[in-house]
Formats: sequence, structure tokens, C-alpha cells
Amino acid sequence: QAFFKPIQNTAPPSPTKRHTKISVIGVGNVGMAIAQTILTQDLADELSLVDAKADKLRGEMLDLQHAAAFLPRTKINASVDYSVTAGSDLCIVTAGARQNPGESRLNLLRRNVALFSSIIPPLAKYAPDSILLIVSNPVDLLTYVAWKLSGFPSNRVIGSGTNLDSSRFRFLIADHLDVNAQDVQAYIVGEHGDSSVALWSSISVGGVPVLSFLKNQQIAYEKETLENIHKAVIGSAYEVISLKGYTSWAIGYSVASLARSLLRDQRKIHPVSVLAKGFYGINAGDVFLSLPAQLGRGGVLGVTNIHLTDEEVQRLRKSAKTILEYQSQLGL
Ligand code: 6V0
Repeated sequence: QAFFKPIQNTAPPSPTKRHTKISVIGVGNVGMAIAQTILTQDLADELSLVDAKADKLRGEMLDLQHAAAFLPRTKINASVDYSVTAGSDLCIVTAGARQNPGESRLNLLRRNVALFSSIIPPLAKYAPDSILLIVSNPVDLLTYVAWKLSGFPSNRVIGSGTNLDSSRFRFLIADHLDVNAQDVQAYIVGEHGDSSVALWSSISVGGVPVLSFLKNQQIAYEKETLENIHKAVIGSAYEVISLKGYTSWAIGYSVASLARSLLRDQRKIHPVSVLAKGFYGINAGDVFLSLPAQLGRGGVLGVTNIHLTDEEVQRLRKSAKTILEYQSQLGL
């Protein structure tokens, strides 16, 4: 017995209304922050969660479902079986092994590659038309691994990359200049990590190019201050992890902003990890690293042609080299 008596002869649902489904793989601190931001921002009709730990997974699913009275309606389900991801539009991968004390970065990477070989092929099978958005670290290398294992075209395999680093950068610049971070256009590109590249030459606030403004006002070029801001960005994750054990809220908002741009076809520009071969003179190999990319329903629509100084180009190529050195040891 249905609760509502159905109305007879109503028109069928409009074929243009799409059902949007997002899957989140890994329900740790990061996966759950992403899931809850997706729910509060009403980005999906259906949210599927997958994790290897069945009890934790069911607990997290129930906890989110119990918020239904306060949230836009979203069907939430969870399973250790990847069939729950069937037909997803977007699969966000946050599952990852944690670094053991004294473990090398390469060893951690090898363990995560093994983990990805049990995650990516089932996603590619059940959600063959989805966009893969990789968050697990080292994100640039694992995005490459996901691209290889999925067989997807590169426009549908994206790493969250320096989207978060760039928002930390914008926050620190905004704080320094006492303006709103949303008015600060500033990008960090390259590796999500120690070799990331701050694009100082293209920073603008409210349309005013910052470096030439400082020069015109004959304000001493604050190179040291600027470099300290970039250093603070690089140190941000380490600092938060040393204080609270993990990072979650900012990566949650950062990934939700990517989900919105992709699924709502916003065509916004985000610095994210994309197949960089052929851009800015990066020709050495198939390397994923962050460049300012335009995102829409088709995934990566293009890469913005920002003017980089020679020094910025050199740093970007060095960042590509660093990633490729690790990649060459994976044998993929
Ligand atoms: P966490 O809290 O340990 O969560 C990891 C989750 O993955 C756990 O729930 C595990 O059970 C699950 N998991 C492990 N193996 C599998 C598997 N084979 N299949 C399914 N699930 C599995 O880690 P946390 O959530 O804090 O971080 C997750 C990842 O995100 C790590 O690799 C971080 O380094 C990375 N981050 C990436 C950022 C970025 O900007 N790209 C930012 C923050 C964290």
C-alpha cells in the first residue's frame, strides 16, 4: 500500500532530468568529509560508499542516513562490493594505505598501487562512463596509475592535485592583503607536494595584477614574504596532521567544488592533476600533474594558457621530472 494515492495519467518524468550518482571509495577522514560536503551542497541524487572495512562502512552510512531530515533528499547506500557503484557519474577515490613509521615513499607508493589494482578495475567495470577523481596520495602518481588501470580516456581521469594547495595559497595571500580569498586569483601548479610551483606572475586580486601593482606603487618587492607564503602552503598539510592527526575539512570542500564543476558543467578553471604531456614544454613522458584546467560534464575540457615566466616553466618541468622518476620505478 503506497503512502500516497497515485495521480492517474500524469505525464512521464521529463527525460531531461538526469539522475546524478557519486561514489566515494574509502570512508576514512577524507572520504567522509567529502561525502558530507556533497550531501550538504546537494550535488547528487544518489551517493554510494565503498570501503574494505564492512562495520566502519555501515556505521558511516547509517550516521549519514540519520541526517536525512535536515538534508536535501539523497539516496545513500554502501557496500564492500563494487556493484554498488554501478552507473556512477563520478567516482572519488580516497582509499589509501597509511605510511608506516620509517617506510620510504616508494614503498608506500607500491602498496597503494597494489591497493588501486583492487579498486580501479571494478570501478571501470561497473561505472564505465564515469569520471574518476583521485584524491589518495601521492595523488599525481596514483592518478597516472588509475588512468593506466582503467583504460579510460585521459579527460575522464583527474587528480585533486593542487586544488587544495591553491586554496591554502589564496587564503594566505588574502590574509596578508586583508581581502576576501574568493577575490584572489592565484594558482599553485605541478606536483601536489614539495616540488609544487607557485605562479606569482599571474596573481591578481579583483582583477588587479598583484606584482605589477606592488612595483607601480613602488612598494618594495616582497620576495621573501612571497616565498614564505609558498613555504607555508607546502608545510600546511604537515602542520595540520601534526596537530590533529589528519586533514579533512578543506579537502572535503575542495573536492566538492570539483564535483560541482564536473557534474553541473560549470566550466570553471581548477588547478588539478591532468595528463600534462604536450603542455608548457612537458614532453618527457606520460606524467600527471596539476595545471589550470577547465572542468565540465565531459571531464577535463582544456588547459588554460596562462603566461608563465621562464623560471616558472623551469620549475614546472623540474616538478614533472620528480614525478616521472618515481613513476619509472613502478613498472606499469
Ligand atoms: P584514512 O582515514 O586512513 O582512510 C582510508 C580509508 O581507506 C580507510 O577507511 C580504509 O579502510 C580504506 N581502505 C583501505 N584499503 C582499501 C581498499 N582496498 N578498498 C577500499 N577501502 C580501503 O585516511 P584519510 O581519509 O585521512 O586519507 C585518505 C587519503 O587521502 C590518503 O592517501 C591521504 O594522503 C589522501 N589525502 C589527499 C589529499 C589531497 O589533497 N590529494 C588531502 C588530504 C588527504
